[in-house]
Amino acid sequence: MTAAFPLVPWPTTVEPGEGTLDVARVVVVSDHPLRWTPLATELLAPLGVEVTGAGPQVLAKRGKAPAGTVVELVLEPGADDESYALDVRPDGVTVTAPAEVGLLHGLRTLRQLVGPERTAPVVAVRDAPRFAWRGLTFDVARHWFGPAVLRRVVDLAGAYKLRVLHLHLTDDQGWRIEVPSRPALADVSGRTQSGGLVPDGERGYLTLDEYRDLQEYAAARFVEIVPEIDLPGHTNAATHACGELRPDGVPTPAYGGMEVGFSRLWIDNPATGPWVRDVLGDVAAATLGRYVHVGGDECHTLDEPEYVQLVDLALDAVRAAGKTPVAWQEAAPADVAGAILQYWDPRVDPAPFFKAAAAGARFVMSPASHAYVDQKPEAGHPIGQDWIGHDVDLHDSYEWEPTATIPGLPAEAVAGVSAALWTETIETVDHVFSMLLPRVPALAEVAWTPASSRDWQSFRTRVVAHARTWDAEGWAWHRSKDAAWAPAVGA
Ligand code: TNX
Repeated sequence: MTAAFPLVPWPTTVEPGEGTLDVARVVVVSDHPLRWTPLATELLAPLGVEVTGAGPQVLAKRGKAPAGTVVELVLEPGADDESYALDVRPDGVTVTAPAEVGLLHGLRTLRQLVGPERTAPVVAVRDAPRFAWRGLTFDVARHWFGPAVLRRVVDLAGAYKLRVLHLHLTDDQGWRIEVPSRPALADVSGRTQSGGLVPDGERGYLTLDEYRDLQEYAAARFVEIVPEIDLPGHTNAATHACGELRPDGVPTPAYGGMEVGFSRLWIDNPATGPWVRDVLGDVAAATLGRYVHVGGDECHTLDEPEYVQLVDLALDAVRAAGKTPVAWQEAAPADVAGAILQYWDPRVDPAPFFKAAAAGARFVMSPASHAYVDQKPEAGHPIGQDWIGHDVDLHDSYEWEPTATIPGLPAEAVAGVSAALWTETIETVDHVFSMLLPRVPALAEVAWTPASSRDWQSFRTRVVAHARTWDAEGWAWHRSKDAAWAPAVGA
């Protein structure tokens, strides 16, 4: 059954019916004006489906003979905006949901049912997600990837019903967002990246206009951008551009290497407080979403009291700017009430996490051994890192339980899951996609589907059918040894 229904993430219920529906030409209709219906074309056209009626103001054309199979979108009250019902009948399709995001999820599911003959099996799908925070962390600081690539990454995230694209915008190697109060950050450190300089002809950072456009592109697909300004470590790009952050006032040299943990801010430097508040204030003001991530990871040259003071400064600056702070797990000893902590490194004492949860922090799980898709998918893979000590293959990305990741943490303290792609060794758009695929679909299922409905053998069979869409989208992917892919054309 799973081969006929190659759905990822796997829905709550899938009730097969009899027969198939021709979807070579579809007409999208709705009683409500829906902003995103042009996406129906974007989603289905790569699969050869011709879509009509999907203007910005789709309305039911009752009485008129529709020029194709009718896909009706129906808004109907319900508890979870992300829930949806998808009914593929012999005579048409109905998607029902309480909100536009649920309707889009239903359409994304329909897309996964479209076979090579442009038919869809008759089926009734009922579905809703397990976790609200289903994310992808993408490092554009080590290697710069501009708006065009970022939009394609949004498309991939959306295709697997992820809701968060967390952009790691600053690190030792580069600074990727315009900051009006400190223009030198982007002007100077936008130029640099791992191994040297960004390519000629590229600016190396998002202007605020580009940042707004990207967020709007993402929001139209119900993906929220979470910007990260990594403090108080991973700050060499900041101290390279803004020498006043250093005790001696001298800018640090550009850094293109791989080592982490050496760079830092100083709490007793009078320039630090205003800089942190201005920079985070500017980024928060430019952010349409609810969150600003302040980093906090790997500050190996700071003692704990000073580290906590610096992180509190950053957390308070985000709150003062009206956003909810997010930080890496190391920030747990700071004042993280109401914040989101992103867990990544299992090699530590978990006691601060229990205190943080008791104080009202919630966790997004990105355990490196499962969710770090910068790790090599197999030994000897030409790109990627291997510091976690084993390859992170498709099975590793699939087979783990977010609520058991920090043993003893209350399940309510788990907000969700984020895959993470770090880009020290990732230089091209094909590198990006071949590390994301097929592992991000596995992680998306971990985030969406309850553990009781997840099944590795089923997943590894279902995911194979997706390669056709990845090829149609021009997304590079890795032929993981864990699934039985169709032979490569020409191979
Ligand atoms: C650890 S994850 C880091 C990153 C690196 C990554 C490489 C985290 C919070 N810090 O700075 O890019 O490992 O895998």
